[in-house]
Amino acid sequence: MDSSLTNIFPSSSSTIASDVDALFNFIFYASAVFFSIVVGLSILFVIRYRRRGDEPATSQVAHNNLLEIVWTVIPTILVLIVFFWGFKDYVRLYVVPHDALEIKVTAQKWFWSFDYAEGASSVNELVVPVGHPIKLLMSSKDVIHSFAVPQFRIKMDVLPNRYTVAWFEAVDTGSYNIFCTEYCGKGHSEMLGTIRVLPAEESAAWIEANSNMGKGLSLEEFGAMLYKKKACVTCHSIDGSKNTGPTFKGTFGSQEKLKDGSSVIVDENYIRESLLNPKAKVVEGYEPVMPTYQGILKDRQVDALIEYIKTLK
Ligand code: HEC
Ligand SMILES: [Cu+2]
Repeated sequence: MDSSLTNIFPSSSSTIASDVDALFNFIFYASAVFFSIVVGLSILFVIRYRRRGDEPATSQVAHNNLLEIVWTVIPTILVLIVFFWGFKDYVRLYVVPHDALEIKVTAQKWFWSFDYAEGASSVNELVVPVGHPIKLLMSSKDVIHSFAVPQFRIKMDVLPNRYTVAWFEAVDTGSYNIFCTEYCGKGHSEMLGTIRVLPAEESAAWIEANSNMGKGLSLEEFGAMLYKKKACVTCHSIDGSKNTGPTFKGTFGSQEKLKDGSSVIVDENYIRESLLNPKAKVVEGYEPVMPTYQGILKDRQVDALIEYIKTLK
């Protein structure tokens, strides 16, 4: 599908993308043609049949059966074409192929987490094999989000207390952007992710490497990796600068003032609580927007993050 109009779109990188574009193009060009005819004739008639000088006005025409049939039948046919074509594509978009690989997607303010059948998990980065249908089983931990991948032409709302499903099959390896397209609060515009489409063996290797919980790494190295992979980096700096959340630099062992006026020493238990139940103690000067990592971080990962934060003096 390479008509001139599709050049203004992101690349068509899934099996259904070109079908979606074809229907869009049909509607767009049909509208353009009929718009030109209707507006063109209106302008022509206004000029041609305008009242000149003292001529009597042209007579009123109240009925013309042929004209009325034509302007009823042609639009009806067009609407039916768009309906059946659209319905066919709709069914393809929403019926997931049997052999699809299932991945659980969890949205929360303001990042995406992905859980693979093999026990691997990742945040803001979805790794899938090329040329294989992928089923996304999605839910939200807080408000309504929406999972959109323009290059795959898919978009589906992600709701709390209810599962929604989307699927795609990527036709090319590469990186594709994930956007949240439902306004979900202050960090909405940063709720970005990437789908990395790899050859089948490479994606299998990535999933295996990700399910081994940092085997071969020290706790501190594993923690440094999680700091980036689990999206802490979007809200916490390690260089002392203030972001959505407090910096991790020099935080361990320091005394932190809380919103309720009390204060607390930052130790292992406090960090653990901050991760699993962040609203229990809110640091003064910050909004309570830290997401809970309950169910996302396993014990060894919590240990690793604590070790890592300790090293940031
Ligand atoms: C969406 C932004 C956001 C993300 C993502 C986030 N945090 Fe936070 N975090 C905050 C905010 C805001 C606070 C301060 C308010 C509070 O205490 O709840 C905070 C507080 C904390 C505290 C207490 C800090 C202190 O100085 O007392 C720790 C520890 C912490 N976060 C660790 C983490 C870790 C580790 C991750 C990644 C696994 C993470 N956070 C991800 C926003 C975030
Ligand atoms: Cu969102």
